[in-house]
Amino acid sequence: MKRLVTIVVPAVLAACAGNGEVPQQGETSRTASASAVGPAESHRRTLNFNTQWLFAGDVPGQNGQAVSPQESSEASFVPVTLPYFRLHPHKGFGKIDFEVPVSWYRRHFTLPSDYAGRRISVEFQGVAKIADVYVNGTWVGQHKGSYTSFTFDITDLVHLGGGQDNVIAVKVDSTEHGDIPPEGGSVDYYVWGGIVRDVNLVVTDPLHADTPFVSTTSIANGRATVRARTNVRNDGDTAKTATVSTALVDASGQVVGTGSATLAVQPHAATEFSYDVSVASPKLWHTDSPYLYTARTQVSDGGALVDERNVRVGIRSIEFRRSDGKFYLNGQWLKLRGLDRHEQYPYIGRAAPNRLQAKDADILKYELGTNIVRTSHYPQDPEFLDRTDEIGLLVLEEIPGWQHIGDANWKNIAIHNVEEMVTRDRHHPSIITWGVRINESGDDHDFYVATNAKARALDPSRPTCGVRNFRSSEFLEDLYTYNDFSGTAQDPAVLPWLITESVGHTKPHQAWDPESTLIGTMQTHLNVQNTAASKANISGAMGWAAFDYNTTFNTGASCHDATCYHGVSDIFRLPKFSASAFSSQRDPAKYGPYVSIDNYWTSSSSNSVYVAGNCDQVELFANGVSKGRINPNAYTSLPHPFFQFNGVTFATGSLRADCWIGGGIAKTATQYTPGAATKLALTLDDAAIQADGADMTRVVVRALDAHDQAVPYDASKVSFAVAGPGALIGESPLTLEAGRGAVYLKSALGRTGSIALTASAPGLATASVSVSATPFVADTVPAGASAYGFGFVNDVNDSAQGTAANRFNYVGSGWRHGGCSGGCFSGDNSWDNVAGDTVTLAFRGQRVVLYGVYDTIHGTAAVSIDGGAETDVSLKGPRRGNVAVWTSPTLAEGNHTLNVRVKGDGYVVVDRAMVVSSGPTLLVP
Ligand SMILES: [Ca+2]
Ligand SMILES: [Ca+2]
Repeated sequence: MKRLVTIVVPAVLAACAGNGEVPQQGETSRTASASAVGPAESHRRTLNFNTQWLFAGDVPGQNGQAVSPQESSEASFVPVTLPYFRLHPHKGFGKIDFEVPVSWYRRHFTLPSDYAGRRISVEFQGVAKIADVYVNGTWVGQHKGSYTSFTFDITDLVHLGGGQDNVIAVKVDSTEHGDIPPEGGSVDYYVWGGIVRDVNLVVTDPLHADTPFVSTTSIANGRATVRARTNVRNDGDTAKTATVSTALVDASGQVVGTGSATLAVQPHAATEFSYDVSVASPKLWHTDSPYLYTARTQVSDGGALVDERNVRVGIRSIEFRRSDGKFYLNGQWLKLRGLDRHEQYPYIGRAAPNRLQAKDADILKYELGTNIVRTSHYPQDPEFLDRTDEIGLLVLEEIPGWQHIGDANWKNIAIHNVEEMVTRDRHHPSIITWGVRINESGDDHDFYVATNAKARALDPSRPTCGVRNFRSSEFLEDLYTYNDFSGTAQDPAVLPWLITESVGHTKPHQAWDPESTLIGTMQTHLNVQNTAASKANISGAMGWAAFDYNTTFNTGASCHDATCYHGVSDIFRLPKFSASAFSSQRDPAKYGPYVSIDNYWTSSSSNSVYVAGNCDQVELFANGVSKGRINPNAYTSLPHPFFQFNGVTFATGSLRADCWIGGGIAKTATQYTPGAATKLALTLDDAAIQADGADMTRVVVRALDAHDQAVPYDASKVSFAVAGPGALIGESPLTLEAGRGAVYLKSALGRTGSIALTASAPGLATASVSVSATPFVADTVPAGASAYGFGFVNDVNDSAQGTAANRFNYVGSGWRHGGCSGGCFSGDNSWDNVAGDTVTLAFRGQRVVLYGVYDTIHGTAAVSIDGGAETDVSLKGPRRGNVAVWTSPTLAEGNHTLNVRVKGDGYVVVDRAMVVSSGPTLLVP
C-alpha cells in the first residue's frame, strides 16, 4: 500500500536543492577544497595544491622540467587552476587533437622551515595517461594509468624555509597507450588527457598512517562491531613503538566507541594495526538514511600525537545471498535499480571540479531516483564517492578496461589497479562490490584469479564481481554481473546475479529524436526494470547509461559525432523520457512525489499516453476533459508502475496529470502542445562558486514557448555574454538540442563578486542569470617565484574559424584543415605552403601562445602582433605536434591581432592558440 500524508524532505535533499553546496566533513585529507587536517599537535597537514599552476602543450627543447623561472621555455606557459585540460566542443570533434605527444604542468612553491624532519608528499587524484613527476629538475617517478590516484614522496628534493623557490613539473603523456588499461583495443569512451583531478600536498611525521579502513563486522543484539585496520608507516631511520587509537564519533560529536593497539614499527617499514570497536545502539547507514560516523584515528609516538586521520564510516551490513539471489542491506532485501555513469562532461572532458562530481551523484539519486550507480568503466573521483556516502547512493566500482585484455605487463597494471582502487576507496560505505574484471572481456583464469585474490585480501568485507556480456563464464567472483541487452531481464544463469547494463547501446536515442523513438527506448527500459522487479532472484538491474557521453566510436545511429546517445539523460544531464522510468521509482514518503507526462501532445503523438509517477492514482485531463482517475496499470511489477491512458485523441491544447497520494493531489504535471519559442530561460545549479579558478556551475538554457515550456524540437543558436570575475565554458553560439542545452560558469582565482551571464538568440527574448564568486579559503601551498599574473586562459582551437574574436581567420588559397590521419599530427590542424597566405586571430587579452607542428618538411611563418614587425618562426625540425612555437611579449590588456604569414619554404601548420586575459571572457572550444 502506498500512502502519504506529509511529504518529508530529507535534510540532505533540502540542502542540495538550495545551492548544491557539498558538505565537507570527515576524511578531508583527500579533499582539495578542505583546510588543513588534524589538531594542532598532529604533524599532518593537507594543503590544496590546485592553484597557480602553469600549463603548456609540448615546449621547445622538451625541457618542461627545467627549474629556473627565468628559463625561456616557461614563457610558453599559461596560468591555470587544476583540474585542467583543453576544451572541446560537446560533440563532433576529432580524437587526435587530444593525443598531443606531451603537455607540461608546472607549479612554483615554497615551504616553511618548520617542515624540517617531516615527510612531504604530493597526492594526485588522477592524471591521464602517464605522469612523470619532477621536483627541482629531478625525476621523482612515473605513474601509468588514467583513473587511479598516486602519491610521491618528495621530501628529499625540496628546499625548506627562506622563501626558497621549488618547482614541481609534471609531464603528461596523453597519447594512446595500448600497454595500459583500458587501451590496447577499441575503447568505447574517451580516456582524455591532462591532470584531470585534484592535487594535494601532504605533510606528515615520518611515523604516519595511510587512510584507515573501518568496516562493519557484525550487527547483532543492538550492538555493532567495526574493525579498524590502519597501515602505519615508519619512514624514519629508527624503530618506533606506536600506539594507534580509533574513536568512533557520532554526528553530534559524542564518542560512541573506541579501540587501540600498540605495536612496533620497524624503520622504513609498515605495520597494520587492527582492532575492533564496539558500538551500542548503532545508527545504521542506509540508502534512505545514510548516517555517517567519523572514525578518528590517532597515531602516537610515545606520548606525542604525530598523526590523525578522520574517515567517515557507515555502519551497515551488505550481502548478495547465493541461496536466493537477493541483495540485503542491514538484513533487509533491497532491489537494486541503477544506471551507469561515465566521469566526463561536455567541453571539459574529465577535468571537472568537485562540485560537478558531487552534482552527478545528486542527479543520480534525487533526479533519476536510482539507488545504485556503476562507475563504468573505471575508478571515479574521490569527491564523487564522498557524495555517494553522504546521500546514500550505492556504488559498484570497477577497474579500468573495455573488452580488451593485454599482455602480461598490461595485466600486471590491471592487478595493480585493483590494489590502487581498493586501498583508496574501501572506507566508503556506499561501495558494495568491486568489479575486478575488464568490462565485457572473455575468461582468463589466471588473470582473474589474481584480481579476485587481490581484492579479497585487501578487503574481505565486500563481494567481488566482474562485468560480462555473456552468460556462461568461469565464475570466480562472488557476484555475477551481466550486461543484458536482450530488452528484458533474462533468468539468472547463476546466483547472485546483477544486471549491470541494459538498453542504451541497442536502443540509442537522441534528445531531439522523434517522440516514437524516445518512447520506444523508455518502454525498453521499463520492460527491463519491470521484468527484473518481477524476478526475486535477480538482485537488480542497471540501465546503460545515465548520461550521453563522448566516445572514440562511430557506429551510426548509436554513436556518432564523437558521442554515444545511450543515456536516459543527455550529455548536459537533462532528462529524456527514458529518465522517467527511473525518476518515478523513488519512495514519495522519503523523496517527495514525482509525476511526468511522457508525451509532447502534438498531432504526431501517440494516443496512448504514458504518465510516470510514484502516485497511488493518476487522473489525466486532455484539454480539460478528464480521462479518468486510474490505478497504475503498466509495468505493474515496478515499485511504482506507470499509468497508461489509451484512446486519448489529440487536439491542440494540454494534457494535465494529477498525482494522487493518500487521498489528495500531491503533484501535477502539465504538457501543452508546444508553441513557437518566444524567449530564453537560464537556470543555475548553484547560487555561489568559490573563486579558486576551477570551480564552476552548470547553467541550463532553454528555449521556452508562451507556456514557459521548453520547445522539444527547437534548435536555436544561443550566444552568450559574460560580465564580472568569471568565464563561460561552452559553445557560443550553442545550438540547442530538443530546445535545451547547458554551459558552465567558471570562477577566476582570487576574484570575487557577481558573474553575470546573458543569453540571446535571434527572435527570442534574452535571459540573464548571475552567480556569486565567493572567497576561496582553503589552505593552499604557498606560491613561489612567478612572474605571471593569473587571469583567464582562452584555449582557441584552429578549427574555430571566422572573423569574430577568438576565431582563426584564414586568407589565401593554400589552407587545408584536418582530414589527415595516421600519425601526421593533422587530424585537427590547419596547414599551408603558399607564400603570402595568412591566418589572423583577433583576441582580447595580454598574451598569446601559438601552437603548431614541427616536421622535417615544414617551413617558416612570419609572425606579428597588431601589424608590427614580423618575426620568422621556423617549424622545421623533428616531427612533433602541438608544440608552443611562438609566444607574444606581454601586451597591454585589450584587443589585439595575431598575424601569421606563410613564407612558402615549406608547410606552416597551426594547431591552436592560448590567450591569457584578465577580463571576463567566453572560453569557447
Ligand atoms: Ca576530485
Ligand atoms: Ca587543433
